[in-house]
Amino acid sequence: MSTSIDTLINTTTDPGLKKIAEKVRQQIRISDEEGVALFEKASLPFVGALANFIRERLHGDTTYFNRNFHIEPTNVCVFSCKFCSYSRLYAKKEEGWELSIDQMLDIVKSYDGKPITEVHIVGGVHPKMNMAYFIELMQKIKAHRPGLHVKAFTAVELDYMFRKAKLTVEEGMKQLHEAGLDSLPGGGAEIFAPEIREQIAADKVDGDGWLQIHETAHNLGMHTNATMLYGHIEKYQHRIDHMRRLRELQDKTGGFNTFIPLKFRNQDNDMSYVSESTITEDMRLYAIARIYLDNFPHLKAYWPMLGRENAQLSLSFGVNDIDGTIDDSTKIYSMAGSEEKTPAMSTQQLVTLIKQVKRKPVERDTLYNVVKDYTNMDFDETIFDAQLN
Ligand code: V47
Ligand code: SF4
Repeated sequence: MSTSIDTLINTTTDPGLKKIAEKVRQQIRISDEEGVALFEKASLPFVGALANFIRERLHGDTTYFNRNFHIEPTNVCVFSCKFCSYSRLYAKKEEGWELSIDQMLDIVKSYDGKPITEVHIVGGVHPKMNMAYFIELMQKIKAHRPGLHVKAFTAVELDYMFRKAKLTVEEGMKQLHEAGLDSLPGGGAEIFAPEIREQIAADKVDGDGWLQIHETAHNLGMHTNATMLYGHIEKYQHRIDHMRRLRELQDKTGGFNTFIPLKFRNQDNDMSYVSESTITEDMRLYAIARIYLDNFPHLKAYWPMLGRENAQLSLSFGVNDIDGTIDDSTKIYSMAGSEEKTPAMSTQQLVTLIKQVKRKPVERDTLYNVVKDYTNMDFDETIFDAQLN
């Protein structure tokens, strides 16, 4: 491993890039200017080699996945993000769905007896689904299955809920946490820089508000994820600005688990005129995120969005986690034109996907505790395990 980074340093002629490679070898943080320079000047093999060096230093070949399912309470939303193909405006009342608490509980019950460790609950911002509604949902899920980790609500949903209930972020977060909310997913971050955010997501919580909600969760001992919606109208400096704000908060709290870049998809939304990023650009983004975010333990590729083969490729560009089995509908992506129309993969399929690119599949829980190492499990055993689920 060190030989290949030494070779990279010795053969790089650009002094700025050589200095970045030297910093990576010595575990020294790169600056914002260096982050932008990587986007502007570095080749795909260069950033890939550095990102893979970091990935293998942190995790070796281990590639995590988890067994989870999604619940989307509603696609009705009071906001109007231009990139969103999913929401149905409250005022128009068209094509929207709203699940009752009992319907959501029935979804949870349909996984009884299955070795699922997490439920991921995210949806639109429905004006009638308030704090009381979601507190009741949390309590009922925990009463039914106390061991199930509840990862729920983007900072956008939380900001709306807390403001409507006239609660401070701290009060609101405490109430939900006590009711059973274990951690927060990373959605709603989009791009923090106001000059871009105002053009694509003008009416929801701003970047500072998103960060304050995650900081409050961290201070209560909860872990959270962070996303970045990329590949639309943002420039390289906006990506680095976004990651700098995350890196600074992580220095302060250490509460982020994983960074999840989300590739903008352009089907059926108000930004369909914007073309999508290429796979090369996607891999460069993953690699640069791995290099820049030196204090984030994990980098996740969300396979339903990227597709299975590209998710495999990303494992050579810094990614060490490919999310979960997701055996329920995740409509926010399929409606925006993602690679996977009905995202579901069995444990066996995920294990095979990871083994095909010579990495080690390890099932984790939400907090990255190892549930099961599939590395030395032969194929038949894997099939047997999948049949059990
Ligand atoms: O915030 C919406 C994105 C996010 C589009 O924490 C789009 O484990 C691309 O945050 N093209 C919600 N992306 C989903 C999310 C998430 C997903 C997977 C795992 C985790 C986690 C969190 O979906 C939104 C927005 O950034 N999104 N529309 C679109 N057209
Ligand atoms: Fe609503 Fe989320 Fe879609 Fe924005 S991205 S319109 S907040 S569902």
